[in-house]
Amino acid sequence: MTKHRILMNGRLLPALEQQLAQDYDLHPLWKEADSDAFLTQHGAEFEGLVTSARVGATAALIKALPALKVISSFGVGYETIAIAEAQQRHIPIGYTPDVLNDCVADTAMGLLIDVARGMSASDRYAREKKWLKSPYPLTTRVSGKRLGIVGLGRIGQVIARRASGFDMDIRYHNRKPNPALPYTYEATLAALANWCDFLVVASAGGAETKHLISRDILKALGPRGFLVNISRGSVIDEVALIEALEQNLIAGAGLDVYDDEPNIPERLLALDNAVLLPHLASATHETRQAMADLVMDNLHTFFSTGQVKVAVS
Ligand code: 8YV
Repeated sequence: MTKHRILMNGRLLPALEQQLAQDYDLHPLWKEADSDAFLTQHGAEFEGLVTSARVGATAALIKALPALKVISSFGVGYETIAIAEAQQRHIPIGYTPDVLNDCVADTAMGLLIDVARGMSASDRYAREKKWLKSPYPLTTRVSGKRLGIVGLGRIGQVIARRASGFDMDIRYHNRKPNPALPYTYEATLAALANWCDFLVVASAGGAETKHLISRDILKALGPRGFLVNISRGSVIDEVALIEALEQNLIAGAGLDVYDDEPNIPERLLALDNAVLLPHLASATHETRQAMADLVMDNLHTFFSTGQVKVAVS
């Protein structure tokens, strides 16, 4: 039986690339010096496109693949994929939600505790032998505090469960309240920011949420408030955040995501009241393998049933 021809946009986990190459006639687009010329000549050969949340797929790429039947993406975010272009052609988009909820929520809690208790900052302090001169300054308690979650979706709900174990009082803001959840809904983001000690951003990225966390929201969070972001850099006005951190308008920030990854602004790197992770929330062996398995599963299921297992709707 001839194998389905699949185009790979951007690099994936080595084990996933290997498995894709075993099961499909896989072509890595990133190996092409002139991808436009390649697509003009060979675009019509591909039935499948495999990509990631990071790299996505532009409308131009999807247009260049006239025989495309399915997209399978590694990641829960899909703001980098030209959804409208695919949906207009009834091309299902497989993606990998849920399997990463636990690790992303763990990272959110890690950032929250780190920034409040000064773990990374005090680690630097200890290594620089400053403890020999004086004890590390007092930090901020986490347990029992108020947690505001922006975007109480799949990941947000797991963060809320984790935070319950820290006896935190939890409220949230979404586009609309979810009556099935046992947490208090704040109708405005400003009210949530004003109420909470910790504001955790767990909403989706994309145009709809761009700069949701504005200068005014940071002001509402206030000089004793901490911000944590495990969603997308675009949700926060990064310039306003840097100014707020520099001027101590908020107490601190724990970030896993940025506007222009992998570039982190120098001004942010210079700040001791920010904990900066290199977008690693889902990056454990276990979770990345589960995401890779779902990428494969989505493709296999499509080629045997005509539908992906988990589709962007
Ligand atoms: C991935 C992510 O690391 O799933 C997502 O949307 O942001 C991360 O889990 C990464 O973006 C995969 O490309």
